[in-house]
Order: sequence, then structure tokens, then C-alpha cells
Amino acid sequence: MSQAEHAEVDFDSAQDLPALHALLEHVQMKNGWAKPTPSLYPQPKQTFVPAHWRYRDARAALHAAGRLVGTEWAERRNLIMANPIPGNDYATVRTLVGAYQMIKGYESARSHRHTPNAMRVVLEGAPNMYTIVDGVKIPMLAGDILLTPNGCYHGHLSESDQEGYWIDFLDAPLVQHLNPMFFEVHPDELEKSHRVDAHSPMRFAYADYRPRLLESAEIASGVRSLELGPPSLVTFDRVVLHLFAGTQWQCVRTTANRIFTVVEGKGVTRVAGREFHWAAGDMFAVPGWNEYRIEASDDALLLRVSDEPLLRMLDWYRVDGTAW
Ligand code: GTQ
Ligand code: FE2
Repeated sequence: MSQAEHAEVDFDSAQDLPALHALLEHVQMKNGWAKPTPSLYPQPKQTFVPAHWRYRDARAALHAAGRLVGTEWAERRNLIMANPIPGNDYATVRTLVGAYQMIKGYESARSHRHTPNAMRVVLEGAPNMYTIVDGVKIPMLAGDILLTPNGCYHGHLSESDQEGYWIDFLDAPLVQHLNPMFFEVHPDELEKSHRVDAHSPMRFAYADYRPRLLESAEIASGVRSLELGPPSLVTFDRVVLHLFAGTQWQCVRTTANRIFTVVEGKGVTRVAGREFHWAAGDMFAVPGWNEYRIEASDDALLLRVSDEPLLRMLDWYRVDGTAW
């Protein structure tokens, strides 16, 4: 018999509620009847806030980091778009993180694999720039969208004098919450590869999806949309959107957490009383349960990444007014 972990607590001795609450500490329990913050509430709390990051700033900071941060010692030369709420140093929205990353000419970022799913959108690429996914070199040209799902080895490489800039999206904040995090570096540092595959299923080439987007049906006046996949990731999707210059697109609030990247164009997003004036390469986050309005001043191509497929799978995707 193992020893009792604590002496028997005499709850009958409690003469009032504070006394009973105090005794609960001895048995590692908390009352649910006078909890200071309710556990269940009528609708989603807006904990993460809408936010905007400029590529102009990120690019300048990464260019400077190119002098000061080596990929020999840094796993990645990246800048994290941490949502500006107290205590947060990582997640962009609850489930997802967005980060800007740079490699220098003739530089590589060593291969590794991890349980978080990842995706990139290339802002500045080159014909001799690659992500190596499970031994296959996949070209990184501007506008290309590249997948590195759960468990796939991936490393990055520039075989010319060109610097590369892109944005990474990972479901790492969700993995941190649920805790199945695994990560390991590749034994060869940069995984060897002698095969280039421009038609890898892990690549959505800009030259391919842009014309398809422009031919797809309008989902609202002046707005076209195209979901890219298969393959799909379990946790987040990718939808490219085209807005004609002058389009104003009002979006209802949903439970999905979204991160937008501006691939082309200029415009403004109005959300939660704020205005984000965006240009190519910028990112903005619209956490769940915010209505927002996107206005394109030039023709605009946006990439929208969101946890909508995960919420749908769990039956927790909701649009304003349809909770039940
Ligand atoms: O390029 O593999 O921004 O593993 C964060 C984690 C990029 C990457 C990030 C990563 C990567
Ligand atoms: Fe990675």
C-alpha cells in the first residue's frame, strides 16, 4: 500500500464558504460555483487582436540580421509576427504563427523535420533558390506557395548570389497547446539532393495559380477566390483572393483565425476600429470573431491562411448569427 498523500480533510468542520474553499486546497480542487472567470461564456472572447506587419520593416530588419545572424548557428533567420497582446511572444493568432525568413546568396538553412505543419509564400525568390523537401529540390520563385507537412524534412538553399525572402506559416502554436511536439535536425545538415521537381505536389507555382484564380468565379462583387490543394494540411488551408481595384469586400465574423499576406497590390483593411494600409509583402492578422472590410486601391492578390478546416472538422466553425 502506498502512503496516503495527505491527511483526511474534515470538510464537515467548515462553517462558511471561505472555510470550505480553503480546505479544497488540501485536495487540489477548486470550486466551480464561485470561479472568478467563468469557464464557459456566450460567445468567443477576443483575446488575440487584429494586427498588421509591414514587409518594408521586416525586410530591412532581416537584411541587417544577415550581417549579424549566421545560419550555421541559428536554426532559421526569421522574424516572428507575435500578436501584440500581453504575455505572448510567439503566436500570430491562437493556432498559427507567421514569420518572415531570409537566406543570403550561396547560403543554406539546414534540414530538419518537426510535427508542426509548415507552408511558405515566397516574396523574393530566384531560379536557383530551393526548398529541399524529403530530398527533392523545389524551386522558390516569387509568389510560389510551398508545403512542408508534418514530418517532412526540409531545408532551404540559394545557389546564386540572390537573397531570398519569404513568409513561413506554421501550426506550431496549436502543437504547443496540444503538446505532440517533436523536432530533429537532419544528420547531413543540409539534406543532399540531386533532383529538381518544379511540379512537386508541395509547390503551388504562382505562374500556375494566378491565371486559374483570375478565371475562377466571383464570390462577391470584384472578389475571386481559389483554394489551393490538394494536398491539404489538416490544420490550416490556403485560399488566394483577387480583388479588382476599387473593390470593397465586407466579411462577416467567423470562428476561424486568419492571417493574410499581400502578394500584390495595395489597399486597406478596416477591423475593430483600426485601419491597416497594406502593400505587397505585408501581413495582417484577423483573429476569430472579428468582422472586417478589405478595400483594394490597386488590383490586389491576397493569400489567406486560416484554421477553418480544423474548426470545421471539430464542428466548431461558426459564422455570425448561426451559432446553433
Ligand atoms: O523554415 O523550417 O519561421 O522550422 C519557423 C520554424 C521557419 C523553417 C520558421 C521553421 C522554419
Ligand atoms: Fe522547419
